[in-house]
Amino acid sequence: MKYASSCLLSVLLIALLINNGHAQNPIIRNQFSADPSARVFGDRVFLFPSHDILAAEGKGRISWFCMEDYHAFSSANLTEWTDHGVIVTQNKVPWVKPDSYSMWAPDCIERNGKYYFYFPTAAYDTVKYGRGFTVGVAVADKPEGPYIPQPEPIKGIGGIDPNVFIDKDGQAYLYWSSGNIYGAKLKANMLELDGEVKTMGELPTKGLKEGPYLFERNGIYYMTYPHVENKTERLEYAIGDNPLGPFKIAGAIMDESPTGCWTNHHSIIQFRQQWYLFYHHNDYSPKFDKARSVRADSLFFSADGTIKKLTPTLRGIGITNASKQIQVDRYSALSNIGASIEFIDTLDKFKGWKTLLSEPEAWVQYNTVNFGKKALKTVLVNASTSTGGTLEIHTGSINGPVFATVTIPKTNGFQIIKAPVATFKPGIQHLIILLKNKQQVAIDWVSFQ
Ligand code: FUB
Repeated sequence: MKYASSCLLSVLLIALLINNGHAQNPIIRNQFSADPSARVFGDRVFLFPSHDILAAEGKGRISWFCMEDYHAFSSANLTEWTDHGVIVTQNKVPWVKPDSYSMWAPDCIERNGKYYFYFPTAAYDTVKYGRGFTVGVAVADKPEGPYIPQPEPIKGIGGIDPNVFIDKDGQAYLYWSSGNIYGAKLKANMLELDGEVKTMGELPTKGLKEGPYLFERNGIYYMTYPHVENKTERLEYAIGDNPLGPFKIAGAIMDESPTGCWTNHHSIIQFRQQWYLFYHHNDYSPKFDKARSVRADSLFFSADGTIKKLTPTLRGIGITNASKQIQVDRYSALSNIGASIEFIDTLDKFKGWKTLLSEPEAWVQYNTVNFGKKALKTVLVNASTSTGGTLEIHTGSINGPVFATVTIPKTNGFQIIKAPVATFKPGIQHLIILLKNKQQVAIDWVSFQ
């Protein structure tokens, strides 16, 4: 009995740790997440974000950032993300003020088989460690931990948003921000600064800069950072020939959020020949921008090495398997009329979104679905409608073949409706769902068997 219940507990725990999310944006769907630092370790992408929670009486500062711990996540296919649970928490680090709720933007890197996790936060002893933020390190043998925090923060840093980089010659660098962006060499132990701290004075002098993220591509060093050029942060970059600059301002990577999320914070990686930008937006919390969620989109470079400006998408990255629940509300394109997206439950936004189709020929398009090679026979639509409705499912384009026609009767809330596949097309296809008549149908997800 004891064994059976412990087995059940393990199964439940594993189920909990598998973040039910897919690679549509936001990619982390079981909690708020921000300031994503993505890293390729082995054949997986690991993600080390901040973990926003909501402040309450006696817990953080109301209406401000509130963060008590960090989770690590990973994915082998950029589609399914595993939540490895808490890796560092404020009351288990000896020098951290245990009720500061200030575990801000972290970073992580591997060196000689050890993983070094850098995090900025407030110390309890302001005389010894200074007021405001400083940066600590926790070390692990595996990227998902367990991480052992060092007993003291790194000496010589007052600031936030640590970013770590190891150059091709093995020299490691640490960057951080405190109004300006600063950088210094790290000693081989990865735990101490080595030599003088350089101020990146060549970056914009007006408007807040923070969240430095340095990477190298084809001999160009890219210093990237959020900067308030106008009202809120936009992602910008500067380029140079050396990890500590000097850098030349090169342009914007992503414009300010059109919906006013004040912060943005990012990282850039190459995984299996494709470059990706990880960043954040307040998708699950449209009215409060201190509760953010990690997103990812593909990033492209021009032949001269400049970064092509990226327009954020909901579709995100990765190939979605047709047999999974495809959340078409994370669309690639929507018809101009009769199509909109709403939360399924405004009281529990983590339940996600639904697509509302309400005019004849209204449609939603979701790109890059892998239908595989073997003929799929059935389409499942999780839909809700008080009028009933007929949906046509196309692949390729809106004028592409009708994959299936789904007649949905009036439903009592969301119901899964099945219909046969008419014309199966194998391989990776765009998926389009079109409403045929003047009815109103809400779609949660579609899936194929
Ligand atoms: O997440 C808290 C702070 O907001 C980060 O440290 C900044 O980069 C900004 O994203």
